[in-house]
This record gives sequence, structure tokens and C-alpha cells, in this order.
Amino acid sequence: MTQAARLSPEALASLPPAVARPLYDRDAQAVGIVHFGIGAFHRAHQAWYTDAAMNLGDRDWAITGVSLRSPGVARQMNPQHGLYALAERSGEGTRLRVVGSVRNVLVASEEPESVIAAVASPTTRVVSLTVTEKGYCRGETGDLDFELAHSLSFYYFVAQGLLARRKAGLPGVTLLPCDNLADNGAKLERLMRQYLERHEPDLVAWFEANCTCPSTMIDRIVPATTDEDRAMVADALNGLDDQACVVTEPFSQWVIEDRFAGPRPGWEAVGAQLVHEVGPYETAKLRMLNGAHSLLAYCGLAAGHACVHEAIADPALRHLAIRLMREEAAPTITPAPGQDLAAYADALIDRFANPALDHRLIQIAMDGSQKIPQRWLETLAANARAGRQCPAILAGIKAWLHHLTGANGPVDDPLATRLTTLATRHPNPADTAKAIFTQNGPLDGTWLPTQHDLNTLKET
Ligand code: CS2
Repeated sequence: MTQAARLSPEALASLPPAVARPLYDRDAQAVGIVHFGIGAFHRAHQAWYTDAAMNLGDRDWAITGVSLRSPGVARQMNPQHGLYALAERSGEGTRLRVVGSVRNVLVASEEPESVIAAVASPTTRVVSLTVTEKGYCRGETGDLDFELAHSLSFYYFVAQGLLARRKAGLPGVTLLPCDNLADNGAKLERLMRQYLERHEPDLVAWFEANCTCPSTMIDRIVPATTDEDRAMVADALNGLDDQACVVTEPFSQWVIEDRFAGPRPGWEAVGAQLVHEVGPYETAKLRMLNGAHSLLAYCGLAAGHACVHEAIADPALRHLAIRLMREEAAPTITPAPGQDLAAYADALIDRFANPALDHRLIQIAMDGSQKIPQRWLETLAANARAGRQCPAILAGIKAWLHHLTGANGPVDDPLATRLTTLATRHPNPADTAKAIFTQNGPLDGTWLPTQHDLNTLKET
């Protein structure tokens, strides 16, 4: 059998007319952005916004993607010169666009000097990150865990790149975190400073004077791409093989604190919101969307479902998700002007119900210890201060504790060993909760269960 040809710049002209494609001269664009963590989310979100901005005439914002360890994405994208198709899917059908903003992908473990050179390049003005919650290498106190941040973390490459920029008399960069952490800009700034204080103390003042870390709220549901997705895209591309394609929903949102160290793409012309204060959007998104997602993941798996759209069609789980969003999360959020949290909850239910996305619950269940604090514990703590109970989140916690016993297969979490040991040692979820959320426990700090909470967890 002959191998299908790969998607390539040469193939663009002969794609079916319904497939949108880059409207700019890709080769003529300088690299303006270096992005750490070029997974499916980045390709469906920031790279897509940047491509749209260049389609409107913005220039020189090509992206060099960096994978810290795995060569997988580089092997998918480099043979295609960075091109990939983005499929927006819903009950109404599929829309396809070939995105052209990614120039190349570097694998940091294989070519560290090229990564440093990319950060240090005069045309680079933005260094963005989607490294997942655990990629920030935070210890239990929220400070930088120097051991974790030591080998092959983005901190090293950014620090070396900034050193070279200072030496060459170049301006600083904007460090843009694109991960689901509360107050992600301030957190990144603090952690980066801690790294520099330890490893490059002479650079701290320069970093503070020349770089900024705006906070962002990023939102788009992006299931891991499957072989079926790749086959569907190949069909739509006249049989071309696209190893880097991504499948996502039509919706997307990006709210960015307008605090850049230098030039940036005109993302606001293509739907991003540049605002003074990201907090209300970020808090609503983390506590409502992501909070309900994690609830559906753990409770849905326990009920035998595989995907989000199946879990949300289950009346009991739908009721729990609505309760979490409307009655537990929303009352803890001070909305931004014009932000309607009840309408937001309704829109989220519709997005979860998208029948054309197979968003697997097990994908969301991953890394619970890194996600639960900003998704559930802050809501629990705020409600506790107001004397309110949170039965929906407690149902989620109970299902997470069950997940930690290995009920849904091996636990994928950086704290898996500690958590699974505690979960299997205590037969009763209330005792496991006490051990996990207590002082010096693995999730100490944000929320301490009351006796009433423990009784709720104990009930079957
Ligand atoms: C999900 C998120 O995997 C998860 O934990 O909750 O990735 C979610 O799909 C995105 O944040 C949506 O913007």
C-alpha cells in the first residue's frame, strides 16, 4: 500500500474550496512568538487566533513551538512545515481551516541551544506557555520546587534566553501563561523570579524592569485527537494525511490582561478580549466550567460513562453540574461588568452536550491534585465562610477519592503514589478526605472539611 501524501505548503492550492487556508505569505513572516507546550490546546487556541490575526493583515507573528521532552509533536508538524487542519465540530456539522501560524517545532531535550536562541531572537516579543498545571513545578506551599524546576523545565530555557537578550542589548519579552491556574500571570511572575533569584540573581532586576507576565483566561474544549479524527480530516483534505490536526468546538474565548512588555499580535481584532482585570473571567471559568468538568469526570466515570456529552445527558449528573455552577460556584464570584453568570452556566451546559465531540472523561480526570484547588477547593472555602453547604462539590470529592482507589484504572497524577496510598489505606472516604486535606496533607491549605462535610462524605 502506498503511503498517503502529507499536508504540505505545496498541497494548499489544491485543497477543496470549503477548506479555509492562510491568506498571508507564510515564508515571509518572522517568528514573533515562542510557545512552550505545543499540544492540541495551543493549536486550537492561541495559534488559531494568531493565524486569524495574520489573515487580517498582522505580520511577523509566526510561532516557534517547543516541546520540552517528547518528540511526538515535532514529528507530526515539521514534515508538514507546521501546517495543520483545525476542525470545528458541532451537531450542525464540521468546518475546516488549515492554520499556518506555526513555523516549526523544537524538542528542547534534543536541541536545547536552538530553544535558547529562539527566545533570544530579536524578532521574538512574546514567550507563551501551555505546560499544564503541573508544568509550573510548584511545591505544596505554591513556591517553586527547585528540584522539579531543575531539569528540562521552561524556566531554564527562558532564563538562558533572557540572559542572551540582556547581553545583546535587546528588549525584554512578554511571558504569557495559557494554563488553567488562578491568577496565572502573577503566579508565573513570582515563580520565574524565584527561579532567577536562585540561578541567575543578576538577572532579577532586568527581568522585573523589562518583562511582564499578563494573566489570561483561555477557553476552548479540545479533546485529544484520535485516529478517527485523523481519518475524518484526511477525507476532507482529498486524502492528504495530516498528523497534526486538531478537533474542537466552534466556541472559543481568550481574555488577556493588557499589560505587554512590547508589541503583540492584534488578537483583539479576531475575538480576544484585552482587559484591565482578568480575575472575574478567570474565576468564573475555573470554578464553573472547569469545576463542572471535573465533577462530570469523576462522577461520570463512577456512573459508567466515557464522554462529557454522555455524562451531561444523565439527569442526575446534569442536576449536580447545574447545582455546582449556579448555587455553589456563582455566589462566590464577583462578575465583571456585563458578565451574566446564569447565562454563562446555561451556555456551558450546551457546550458540554456537543454530540460531535468525544471529550473523554478520563482525559479530564488526569492530574486531579493540580486542578482541584482552583476548581473546587476555593469554592468550598468561600461557601464555608458564608455558612453555605456544597453538596455537589462534595459528591465530586467523594467520586475523586473513589477514583484514587484505582476504580477507573491507574491514577495519572504527579502525586499519584501519595494519594493512592492514602485512598487505599482508609476504607472510608471521610477518613481519606481528612488525611488529604488536613494540615501537611497533600492538598493542605485551601479548604479544611468540617464535621458536616465529613458526615456527607461518609454517607453512601
Ligand atoms: C478540562 C479543560 O481537561 C480538563 O481538565 O477541564 O481542559 C477544559 O476542557 C478547558 O479548560 C476548556 O477551556
